[in-house]
Amino acid sequence: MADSPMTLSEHLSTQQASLSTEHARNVAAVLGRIGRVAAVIAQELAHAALRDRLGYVGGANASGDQVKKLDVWGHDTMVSALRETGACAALISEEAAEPVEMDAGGTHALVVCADPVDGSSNLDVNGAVGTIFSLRPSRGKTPAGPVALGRGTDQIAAGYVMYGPAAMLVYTVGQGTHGFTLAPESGEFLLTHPDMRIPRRGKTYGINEGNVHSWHPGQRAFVEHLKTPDKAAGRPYSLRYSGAMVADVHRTLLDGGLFMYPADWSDPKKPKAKLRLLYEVAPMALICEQAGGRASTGLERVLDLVATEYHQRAAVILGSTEDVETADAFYRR
Ligand code: FDP
Repeated sequence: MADSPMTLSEHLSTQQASLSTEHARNVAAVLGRIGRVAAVIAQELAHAALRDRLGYVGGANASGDQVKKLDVWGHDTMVSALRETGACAALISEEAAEPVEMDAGGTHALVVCADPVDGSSNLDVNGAVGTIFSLRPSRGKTPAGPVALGRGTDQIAAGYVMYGPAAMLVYTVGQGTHGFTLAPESGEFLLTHPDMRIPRRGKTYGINEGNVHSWHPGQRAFVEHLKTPDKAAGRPYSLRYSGAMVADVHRTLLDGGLFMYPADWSDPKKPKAKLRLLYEVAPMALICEQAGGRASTGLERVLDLVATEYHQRAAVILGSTEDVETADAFYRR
């Protein structure tokens, strides 16, 4: 009989070589708990229409987005679960203007940045949505202060959960990117995609092309290039876009190619990005680089961006290394 696949908690202990340090125990506790929350969110999503959980609550969040009932529920569920770990100093969430502070202090407490339900415009059409998370160091008793900000390279761990036909959790602690599939009968995430490697080059690109008028000229020329037939070079690329970052990044990780959300350059003096750096762009960039891919804004490496505000936004072009390099070259022209 084949060996049964490793569970998320078993895998966490192999990744955290020695769980004897407080830091490693905290990381494993927080990631393990996020896995359990994800199983609960998957259940709730499956029942949302039956429990009158779809639709808006009324009002906007810290980023100005209209808030859905499941956004609020996802945030509250994440807060209580992380509080219980005793390892988390604060949660920076899309749904709260300020960090939600928790009890854990000390040098090894973690700050979690999360978008509990990302891609929420897909909720009411039964499309894929996700959870995105990132663990950052917290130092001292005011953990939610600027120490939780900083560079993308400061991230200790990052990952996402995709709620599709099956729920999948993908994470990294800086030792490769690993994917797990939820076994609904046990509520356990089981290792199905060890050491994911993104192809060096792909055949698809994902972008909201309706925004073409506001793109940087390099971005416009690059997408034009992707659409221009050249059999030997594998073009034209196919367009694939679901409108939920998690689903679009997941496809890109597995099949290669590009996921892009470039900034609005209508005013070149003040380019405006949409996606949030701490709990969308930076974690996905770490996941992508750890799978052998590349993540850039077109002008610089995403993981070198310094977060100075909790809900800061950033442009992103991520995916296959060669494809992202070509995008960067178009921006430099
Ligand atoms: P949503 O607004 O539905 O929450 O987080 C923002 C996000 O979804 C991403 O998941 C997604 O990639 C992007 O916005 C989609 O934006 P557009 O509708 O502008 O394409």
